[in-house]
Amino acid sequence: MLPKAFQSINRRTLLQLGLAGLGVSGAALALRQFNGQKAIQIPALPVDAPTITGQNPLKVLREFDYGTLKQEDGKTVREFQITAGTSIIQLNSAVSFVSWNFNGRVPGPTLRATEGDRIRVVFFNKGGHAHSMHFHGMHPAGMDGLRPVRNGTATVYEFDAEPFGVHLYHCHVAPVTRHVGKGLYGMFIIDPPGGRPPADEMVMVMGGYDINEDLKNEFYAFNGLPNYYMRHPIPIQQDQLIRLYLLNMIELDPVVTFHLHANMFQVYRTGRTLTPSEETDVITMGTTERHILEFAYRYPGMYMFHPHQDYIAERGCMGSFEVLSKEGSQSADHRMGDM
Ligand SMILES: [Cu+2]
Repeated sequence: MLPKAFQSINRRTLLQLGLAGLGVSGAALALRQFNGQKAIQIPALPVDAPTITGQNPLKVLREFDYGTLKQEDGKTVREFQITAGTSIIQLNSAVSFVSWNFNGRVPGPTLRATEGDRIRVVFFNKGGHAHSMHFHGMHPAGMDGLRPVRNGTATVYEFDAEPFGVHLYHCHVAPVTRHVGKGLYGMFIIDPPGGRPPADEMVMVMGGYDINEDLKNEFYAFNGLPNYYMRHPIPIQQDQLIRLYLLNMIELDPVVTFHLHANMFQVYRTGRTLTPSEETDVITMGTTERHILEFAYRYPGMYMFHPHQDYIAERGCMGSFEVLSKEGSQSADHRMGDM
């Protein structure tokens, strides 16, 4: 049986509720995404998870920016507004870091489109230095984002979203190591035309911080804040498919791995396939490599994830999933045929 609040609402409202799930008290679950019969259950986020310098990594995890949708000459256009700026990130209780970032967050917003959409990115630079936006994926040379955009000016990048997969964007102004290391990067997902099967979808971007400019990273993080998901584990449902969009943006370390405890995952390399290319529990990723990983947890409990370069994990790139038992959750097997 659905909680009463969910009984007579349409899918759009449901999507919004899912995103607004933070504020739902009493309902154990916020519901999002369904294919007519099977609902994906997004556990409500713990209300005590702190926001640090405006970011709540538990929200960032499942936040997608689909842009503003427009129809122009029979084509779907997605327009995104991105502003480069600076803000301070508290890396731990003693260390703060002046980040350079897109839309006030590290990583920048997860931009999302469907293959074939027209992408239009209106880019404002208020960052105090020249910056740019260079996208991975296929596009004409003029849209490659190498030209520095001076502070206080704007530009527009426009190209078709192709090919489907997991991509990224980052500032390409020299020295790129510094501009990326300061936080100017984000994920860019292009969905295949038919989409992917329903899952609890989330984004993780691994980043490093060189706080004393010695060309070594002193801190690392998933989604911007060191150790956040260790202190505030990510709640997920037992036996439910998790689709993790994973990107390595760590500069200065040539390679990291991603390891998931007590499980195996299916790998869709660069998100370029609809069927997995391998199954493993540790995958090696150079800088800007990204994949889709899919898995489900059979047993409730707490499970870590981290690079198996353990010094990187121990400096903040570490987190946990809290797998909630099916029995403990309400409406686990309900069907949503009336919606
Ligand atoms: Cu830059």
